[in-house]
Amino acid sequence: MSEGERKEIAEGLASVARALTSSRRILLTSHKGPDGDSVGAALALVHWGERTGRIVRYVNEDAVPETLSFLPGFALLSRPPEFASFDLGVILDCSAPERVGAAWNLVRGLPRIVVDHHEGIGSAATIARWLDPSAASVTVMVGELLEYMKEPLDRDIAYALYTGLVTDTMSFQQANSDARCHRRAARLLEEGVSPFEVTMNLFENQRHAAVRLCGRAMERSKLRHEVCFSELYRRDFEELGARESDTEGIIRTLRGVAGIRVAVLLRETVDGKVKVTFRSKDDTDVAAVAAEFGGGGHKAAAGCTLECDIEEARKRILARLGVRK
Ligand SMILES: [Mn+2]
Repeated sequence: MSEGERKEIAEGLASVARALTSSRRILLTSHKGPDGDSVGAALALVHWGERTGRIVRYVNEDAVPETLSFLPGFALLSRPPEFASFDLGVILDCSAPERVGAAWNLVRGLPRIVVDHHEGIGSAATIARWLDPSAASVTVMVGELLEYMKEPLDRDIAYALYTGLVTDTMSFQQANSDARCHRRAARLLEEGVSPFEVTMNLFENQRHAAVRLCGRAMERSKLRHEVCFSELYRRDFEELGARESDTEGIIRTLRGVAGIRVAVLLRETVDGKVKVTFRSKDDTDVAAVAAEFGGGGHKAAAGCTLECDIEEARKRILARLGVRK
């Protein structure tokens, strides 16, 4: 990282902290399809708001995953926002209005700040922007932010932040799982987080339908030119009583295949589109691949949605990844 980039990141942190401390009624949002990282970051800020006498609410186009309901204070996330009286909008874990989706309408009229660790600079911020793609998770950043603001940690905040770290580093197994993130994790464990409780709730708490759906994806998977890919059809979901959230762990298993560059999972959505998830194990920048199809993410983990049938989607994606029949 260059000196200029380092300086920009430090200034981003300071300006975001200034905006938060000078606001009393704060509306948080994050990318649609909220995950453990964006929800963990939001919940930590909700707890901070409770402790400092602020009104902090969270909105998202999609429901917060039930798997996160073990988090202390989880119910605080679903309190309805009191409209029209917020003085700050905070966009977490993404930086572009398109990624926020329908909830954008609730924050668009507010002064807005962005805290994000993805590549790219979206246009969501108006008054302050803290972008740090070198951070393993946005919860790493929010942990640093609270420390910068000299706010004490507690067990509730620690659970929220730790869950984001585990989610975005794939249990500290991904390349982004650096010393900075482990240091942050250690600090959170000191507050009384049980790592067993977090990982059990995140990864060993699956519906049986999800395990069976994973079975279908594994059975159908193919290996071509160091790309392991599979797909799920609407009928799989219907026959097994499975839903989109049941697909979450599948890409991890596909990624486990020896010698592959990229793992890809395609699945048909209820509204007739095709969702695609990528993981890379070499230098392949799957965020760039996903971006070509209107999606985004990180270098090693990304996704996009295509508006075509699954055969066409498979053809286009595999062609882009250099897989020829
Ligand atoms: Mn994240």
